Amino acid sequence: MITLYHCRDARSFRALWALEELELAYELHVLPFPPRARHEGMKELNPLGTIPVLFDEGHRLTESSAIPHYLATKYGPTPLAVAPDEPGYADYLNFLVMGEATLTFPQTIHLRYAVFPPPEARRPEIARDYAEWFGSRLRNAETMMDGEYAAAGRFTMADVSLGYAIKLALSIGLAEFVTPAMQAYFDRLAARPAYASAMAAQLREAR
Ligand SMILES: N[C@@H](CCC(=O)N[C@@H](CS)C(=O)NCC(=O)O)C(=O)O
Repeated sequence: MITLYHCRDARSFRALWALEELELAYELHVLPFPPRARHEGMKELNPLGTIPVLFDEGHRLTESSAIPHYLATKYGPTPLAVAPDEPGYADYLNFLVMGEATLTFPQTIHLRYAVFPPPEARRPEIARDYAEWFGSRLRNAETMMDGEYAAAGRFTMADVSLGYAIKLALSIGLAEFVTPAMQAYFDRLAARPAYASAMAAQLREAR
């Protein structure tokens, strides 16, 4: 049985959404945030102390953009992954990684200076700088998209990765950086039944 350790609305949502898209059976543990401080045994689950942590047949994955691709390629064939011999393969891989490495990264630095510390330790100037950096990166990403989805002219795991970055922006006060076109793109993704199932699953299991 696939087991996923997740915190509500955190990056591990990518893994949860992917599991739902693939209609795989899984066991979900929703941990309090931050898990490193609030979940005993977290370091044994993942030495990095972060979520997601996904276990599958003795393998452990801890990267939220790798997990959707891993699941799609392992449990496919499915149109949710793009194969190397398809024309959209390069865009697929690029957007899959971009969602986390390029877009979520500045958002989390923003959170680190704007939200997580106690008010007296916050650094609004730095936080704003990272928010704007995220915004310019998202606008640039938009110019690289060709059509309704990130790659291959269809919904894929690259959209799970990219879509989560927009979901996060909308939930942490960075909506001003989401252009109308990217908002419309996100609305398309969020209308998928698997997205709703993932949202419901994390609430069902939350403690
Ligand atoms: N690059 C990793 C980052 C994982 C990560 O930093 N996860 C955050 C949640 S969004 C976390 O667990 N933070 C808690 C901590 O660092 O203590 C990924 O994409 O999964």
